[in-house]
Formats: sequence, C-alpha cells, structure tokens
Amino acid sequence: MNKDEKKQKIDEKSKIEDLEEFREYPEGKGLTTDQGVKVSHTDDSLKAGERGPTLMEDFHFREKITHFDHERIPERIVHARGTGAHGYFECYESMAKYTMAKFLQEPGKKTPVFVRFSTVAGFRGSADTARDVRGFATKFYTEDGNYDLVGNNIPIFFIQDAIKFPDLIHSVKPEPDNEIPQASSAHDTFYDFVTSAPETTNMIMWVLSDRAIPRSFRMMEGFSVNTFRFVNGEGKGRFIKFIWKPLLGVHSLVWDESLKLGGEDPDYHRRDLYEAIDNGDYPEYELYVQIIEEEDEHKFDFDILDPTKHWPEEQIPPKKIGKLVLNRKPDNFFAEVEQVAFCPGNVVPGIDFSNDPLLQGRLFSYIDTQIIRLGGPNFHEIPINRPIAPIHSNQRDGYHRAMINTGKTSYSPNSLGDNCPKPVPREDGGYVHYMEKVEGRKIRDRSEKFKDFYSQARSFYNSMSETEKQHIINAFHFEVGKVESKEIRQKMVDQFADVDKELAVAIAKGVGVSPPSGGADSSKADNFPSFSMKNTVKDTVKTRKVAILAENGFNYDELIKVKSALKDAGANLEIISMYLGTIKADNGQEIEVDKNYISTASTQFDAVYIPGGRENVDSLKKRGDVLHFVNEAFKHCKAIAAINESVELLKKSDITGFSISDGEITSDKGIITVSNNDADMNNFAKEFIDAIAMHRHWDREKEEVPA
Ligand code: HDE
Repeated sequence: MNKDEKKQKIDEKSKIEDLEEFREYPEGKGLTTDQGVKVSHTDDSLKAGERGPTLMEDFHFREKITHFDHERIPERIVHARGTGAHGYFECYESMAKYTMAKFLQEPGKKTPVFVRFSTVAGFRGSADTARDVRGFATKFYTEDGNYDLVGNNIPIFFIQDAIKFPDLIHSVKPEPDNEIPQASSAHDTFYDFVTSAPETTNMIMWVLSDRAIPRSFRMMEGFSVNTFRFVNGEGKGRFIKFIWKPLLGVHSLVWDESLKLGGEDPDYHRRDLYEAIDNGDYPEYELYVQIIEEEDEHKFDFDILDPTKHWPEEQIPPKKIGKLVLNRKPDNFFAEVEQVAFCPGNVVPGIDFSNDPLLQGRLFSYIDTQIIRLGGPNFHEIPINRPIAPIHSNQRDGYHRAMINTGKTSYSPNSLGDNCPKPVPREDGGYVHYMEKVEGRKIRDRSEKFKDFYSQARSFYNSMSETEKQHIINAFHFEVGKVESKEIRQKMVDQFADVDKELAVAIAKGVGVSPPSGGADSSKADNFPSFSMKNTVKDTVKTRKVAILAENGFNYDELIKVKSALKDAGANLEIISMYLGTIKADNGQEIEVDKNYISTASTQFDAVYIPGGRENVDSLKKRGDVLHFVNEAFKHCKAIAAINESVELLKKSDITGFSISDGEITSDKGIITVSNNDADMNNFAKEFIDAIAMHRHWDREKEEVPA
C-alpha cells in the first residue's frame, strides 16, 4: 500500500486515538472540568468577597450550570418509559436453509444483544404497571451489522396503515386541554378513535385482556407483529414473523394489583428485571419463527400482510431457533437505555421486508424521530448504537460527529481515493433487496381481506378461559366506564356485539347503556388454545417472591425448613415484620428482617407463608396491616401457606371458602394448611411449591373479599 492509499484506507482510524499515547490515567478520580483541568473547590462559586457577587470568570461554575441546563433530551413520543439490559442470543440450529443472516447460521453461535422493554402511552416518569402494550426491542450486534427486532408483547396492532399512527397516538395520549389521564387509555378520545376506526377491534380485545398487565418483563412474550421475510443464499424468500417465548411462562398481574402497584412501586417492572439479574436469575426467552412459503401467501382467511391479524400457532407452527439471555444491567441508564435507538429498518443480509403497510411506514419513522431526540444524524456513533461491524461511508459532519474521517474524498464514485469505500457485491455480503415483483396503480386503499375486522376478535374471545373472559369484561367496565360520553359508550357496546353478543350485553350492564339488539356468537368461531394464557408454563417457582410473615416467637423449624425448601426450588424469600432489625424465634435464635409492613405490600409478592409459634401468631393477629396483607394476597388469588397456630390467622383475615387441615396437609384452591406438630415439612413445602407454580388460583375469585 503506497502513502496515498494509506491515507484513503477504508479503516479510517480516528486521529483522536493518536492522542492516546499522551493521555494520563492516574490512580484515583480527582474532580476536573470537562477540559481536564483539576478543580480545587466546588462548594462555593467564585465571588468578589465573602458576601459579594459571583464572577463571570468562574469557568467551573459556568461549565457545571451550562451542562446541567442541557441535561434533558426529548422523551420518545411513544414508548417513553422503558428499561433495558444487555445479554446474548444463542443460535440453536442452522437456519441456512431459510436465511443468510450470519447470527442464525451455526448452532451455539452467540451474538451480543441489548434489549429495551417499555410501555407505550405513559410519559418517562409514569408507572410500570399501567394497562398497556409492552415494547420488546432487541438490538443484535452481528458481524454483518446491527439487526433490530423491534417488537411488542401483543402479536397484533391497532391499525393497518402507518398513516393512522399519529391519530391513534393522539387519541390515547392525555387529552390536549388538560393532559389527563396519564398512562391510561381509559378516556373519551381513545374510545372515540376506537369506535371511529373499527380495525382496532381485534387489538382492543388483546389490550383489555391480562396480556396488557404482565407480572414481569421476564414473563411476557415478544412478537415482531409485522410480517418480514427470510432470504436464503439462493435468493429464495419466505414470509416470516418472530416470537420470543419466556422460559418462565406468560403470567399477568390482576387489575387491582396493577392499580395499587402504580402507587406502591411505580418501578415494579424495572426493579424486578434488575433484581433478577443481580440474583443471577437471568431472564431467558426462546426465539421462534413462523414461516409461510410464498406460494401459500393467499391460503389463509386473513391477509398475511395485515398487522391486525395474528398468525395462529395452530395454523403456522412456530419453529424454535435460539435463546436470549439477559445477564447484565446497564451501567448508565441515560447513556444506554435512553440513548439506544432501534429501527425496524435495521436489517442484515438474509432478513428483508414485506409490503405490510404498517411496517412500510415504520421504516421511515424511527430514524426521523431519533434525529431530533438524539440531536442530529450521528446517533449511530453513540456507544450503545455503534455496530461491532466496521462503518465506512461517505456520510460526513453534522452535530456531535465523533469519527475523524481522513482524506479528501467523501463522494462516490471517485478516482482520487480509488473509489473507496467501494460497494460490496452480494457474494461478499453486500445487502441486496429482495427482488419482489410489484405492480399496481397508485391507490389509497387496502385489500379486501383487511376489511374483516371481527373474525379473529371472535376467535380470540372464544379461545379465552372463563376467568380470562371475566377479566376482559371487567377491563371493559373500567375503561369504557371512564368514558364520559354516553354516545361513545353505546358505540362501544354496539361495536363489540359484532365480536360476541353476550360480551356486549355484559359490557352494557356495567357502563349504563342499552344492550345490543343483535350480535355475533363467538362460540362458533375458531378456538386457538395458543391465544390463551391458561396453557402457559406452570411447573416452576423459579424467581417467584414469597413473603414470610413473622414476629418474635415464631417457630424456628417451621420457618427455616419451608424457607430452605422454597429456596432450593428457586424461589426468593423475604421476612416481613413490624420493624426492621432482627426477630427472635421460640428457640432463642435470631434472624434478620428484610422489610417492614410500611415499606412493602402483598402486591409485591407471589405467595405468602406464615410460620406458627404462639407468641408470633398472637402478635400477628393483632395487627391490621398483617390481616390486610393476608387478605389482599387471598383476593389476588395467590398461594398462601399456614401451619399450626398460624392457621388461625387465615380466619382472622376474613378469608373463607376453602378446606382447612384437620391434621393432614391440606391443599385447597392454593391455600395450604397443616395442623399437626409431626407433619412432614418437606411434603408441606412441596404442596406450597406446586400451588405457587400455578401462579394464581382463579377459582377463588368468586369469593367476596374486601381487600
Ligand atoms: Fe413503534 N415507534 N411505531 N411500533 N416502537 C417508536 O421510535 C411507529 C409499532 C416499537 O425501546 C418510535 O425511537 C410507527 C409497532 C417499540 O426505543 C417511533 C408505527 C410495533 C418502540 C415509532 C409504530 C412498535 C417503538 C418512538 C406505526 C411493534 C420502542 C421512539 C406504523 C412491532 C423502541 C423511537 C425503544 C418506538 C413509530 C408501530 C414497536 C415514533 C409510525 C406495530 C418497541 O419512531
């Protein structure tokens, strides 16, 4: 390579790096200005005398305040509230038959990733547990460049064409005259939009189901929603959708719990994610792909380009292709979670687009919004966004440019710089867009199948368990009940009568409008078990949080034995007591308390255990917050275990409607009791573990509990 070529070499090494040899990184971290000048005093500004005015020449003061004044950037217009984690994706089997994507070629190959989870409607400071869709966006740092899988936890969307996205979001965000309500769809403008745009019907069924109040980011699915394409080495394309499935199963909160958590712990989901990573309980998901051959494009009742339709797993079975593990928290929330920029248009060779009109519009929106949010066109240089693959382009300058490009040429073709950087042919990994044949008139319309807004919504309702159906009705009562316009409430009932007449009658009853005159019978629609959360993983208590309620005088063996059996099964346990500090067992042993009642609530646990011990139970029985704790856990259908004296606490907490031990270990509707000093503690713990693994005992919901 001669001198000139060297100058133009593709790998344009930053000149700044040449300064590295002069840099000093002394031990310790003395305070400096952003120019590296050491600062001797930061508690007082420079003044003319002790009581005099501040002087302009105080460069440290000016720099500190100026930087502070500019510390905020615009939050995302949607998905503003989020949290993230680093990890890796591991490929299970070669997908070379279907795609050239390098990260899917070899079993065992690991690719670093960054994932951001989010809610959609709330502002950055809103509560985690609002009823909402959750974003599930993954950046794969592949050797062929960044691939972003920007999905949601619900497999479909509200609208069919991106041109309606601003309308949808304006309607769901707080109303413009009073900025109410925050992080909630329960208001007039949203349901005005829903009833004016019936394509929203199917998505409303999903959003008013328990899918929209996940127990944890670690317990929800992720869907690409839009139809993409795999393209293999021979150039053959196939339609695809992606699904992430959590190994812990798909589980939800109950509505009352999510409302309370919004106040008790607005950071519930991000805390849960970080705690899991801290405990080494790394969140894990498996990646599945649904594949449709091009010749089968028109084989289905729905149009496979319509993003308001799910591809039922029963019709298009998902193929498991790899695993995602999240094992590292961000070091700096702003630098990573706030500044990460995803775009569904960030694809690598082997992954391509379909003509899904929602996807096509998304391809424009993300970079456009990121240019304003991240302050210019160079946000790809921010560390969290920078690919691990090298970047060589003729893009130059702009705000916050970090790369120092050398040489004279920043255009193509050129002769002065040997036409570098040169386009890369397909054989060497250059991205070539799929050569789909497209013809048609310019038209603002949609295909006929798109216009069936109800069939899949009927199937969805028909596929729900009785509990899930009741939760959907309750959600309609809450959401539509908050709509002030009676006309819109009536329109909601009439619209959802086309999903199911009985559903609409039940909605009408709760929201004070007339039942529909006619309506559909959803029981005649297809039933897809995969739509329901009933059939999810229910055989593990890993990472589940169990509260142990204890005061002085607790029975030591009863506490320790159950605690260690649950711990061995993977649960996390916390001792809750009146005061922080230590409590003394009946045998004199002391144990540390983790939380007091004032700083926590039953909503933050998956199950409750109360060991016996006369003195312990007598003091528990006297406390209103303890009785409320147990009663509330009961209302939220959580597993509760009580032994010997503590069985009395259940009655005292006003909970009834289940069988209690008469000496034998008794498990009924998630309530495990034993009154027997010689009981086998292992069996008792095992029954409790099985009950926790069920997640909730919905058969208890009918009981009247006031919590
Ligand atoms: Fe987004 N979406 N979206 N979206 N979206 C954004 O990009 C948009 C849609 C999704 O954690 C924005 O950088 C349009 C579907 C996630 O940083 C914006 C349309 C799905 C995230 C944008 C959609 C998503 C976003 C806002 C209709 C599921 C958060 C900030 C055509 C497949 C990413 C940003 C993160 C964020 C536009 C619909 C997922 C405005 C125009 C469908 C997970 O560009």
